[in-house]
Amino acid sequence: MSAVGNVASSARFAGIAARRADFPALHQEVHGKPLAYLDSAASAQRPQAVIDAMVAHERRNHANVHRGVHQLSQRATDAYEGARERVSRYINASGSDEIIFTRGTTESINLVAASFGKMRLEPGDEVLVTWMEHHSNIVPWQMICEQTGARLVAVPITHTGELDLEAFHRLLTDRTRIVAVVHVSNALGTINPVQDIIEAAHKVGAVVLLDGAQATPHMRIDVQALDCDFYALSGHKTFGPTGIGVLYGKRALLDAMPPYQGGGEMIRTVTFEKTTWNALPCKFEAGTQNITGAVGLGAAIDYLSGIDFAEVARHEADLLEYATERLSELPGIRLIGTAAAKASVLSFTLGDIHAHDLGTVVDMEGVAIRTGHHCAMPVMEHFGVPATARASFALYNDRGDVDQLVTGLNRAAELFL
Ligand code: 7TS
Repeated sequence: MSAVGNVASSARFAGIAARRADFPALHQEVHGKPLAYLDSAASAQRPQAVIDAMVAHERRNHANVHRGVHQLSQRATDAYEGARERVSRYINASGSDEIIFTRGTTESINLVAASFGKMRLEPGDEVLVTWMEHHSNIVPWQMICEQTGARLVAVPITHTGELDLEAFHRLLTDRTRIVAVVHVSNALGTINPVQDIIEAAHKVGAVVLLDGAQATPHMRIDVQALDCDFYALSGHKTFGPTGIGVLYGKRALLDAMPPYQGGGEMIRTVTFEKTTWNALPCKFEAGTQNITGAVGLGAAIDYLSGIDFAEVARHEADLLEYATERLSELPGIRLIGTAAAKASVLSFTLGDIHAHDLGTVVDMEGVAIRTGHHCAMPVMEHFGVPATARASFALYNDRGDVDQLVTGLNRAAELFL
């Protein structure tokens, strides 16, 4: 890239770079070097506004929700239900009763597999997933297929880490009941053509669950425009806290589904002879929920609502391009996942250096990356590697973080190659 190009792009992204100031964890040293946090795909950092909202709730408003007539319980209920409203508006659900709070994407998918899967699947039916799924979107389906006699079918991926669409259309048949697909791959960064997938699946009468864990930090989601049947997301990848996530489901489907867990709040009446279920969304929220987590997620949604995602997309595309260019200069580099439509995730191997060694050496340079199979073992199998190193960029990263990564990788090459 030319010097002029560099100047122009840094000026264009100055607004986003200023966002770094909102994230206190980014402003520290690790091993005597400024922290370059490139592991947001595992868990994103939280803006001060999220931390403040959670602390304020804990200090003054904590009580159980939906139960008490007292002031604190009412405040807690308002905060919890307010967070649900925010999520609902943010992803454009048709109402907040379509928003179920869960522990995260994993629990959201388990809920759909255990409840909808159990209700819908019979021997001979098929559940279609892909080779680029996180284990969280494979194992729950495998478990329910074993229980119901249905079959799990996986759509292959190409050498660039894109979905083999021709194979998808071939494997999608009138036996397919559920299509469960990752919106953005955590191991490859691939952004899947989910709109086309949903349209095709609906034509054969299948429902579609999108695993949105890696999509929500990078793009604004509109579940009605997508027309997906279920959408799963995690608070902690979306600049909110851990232990809270969301399952969006179309009301008609959620209404028809049996409860996932039994216990408090999910019932209307209980006798030893028969229990009746509460209305949505409570039917799926047994037991005391992660109230402070929901408050934090609500604050994260407020934070994201003030962000121009078109600007974020430009910024992250620039970072990805810059990082791809800089890493490609390193002898022995192999980029894993080179899809045309890609989020800012860069998986790679360097010579025969073990990914964990790479991670350890760059950590000494203050750089946080993820190493391993990224809970996507089929992806590793497809590319014939046991593990990769992965740098993932969020709206608060800049080119300096990439430069620091390259310094760390050069150091690893000196030591190991
Ligand atoms: N689906 C995808 C696509 C993911 O990336 C992850 C987590 C999950 C599901 C599970 O989310 P959870 O919040 O329920 O744990 N991915 C990663 C990762 O890439 N590195 O650490 C966790």
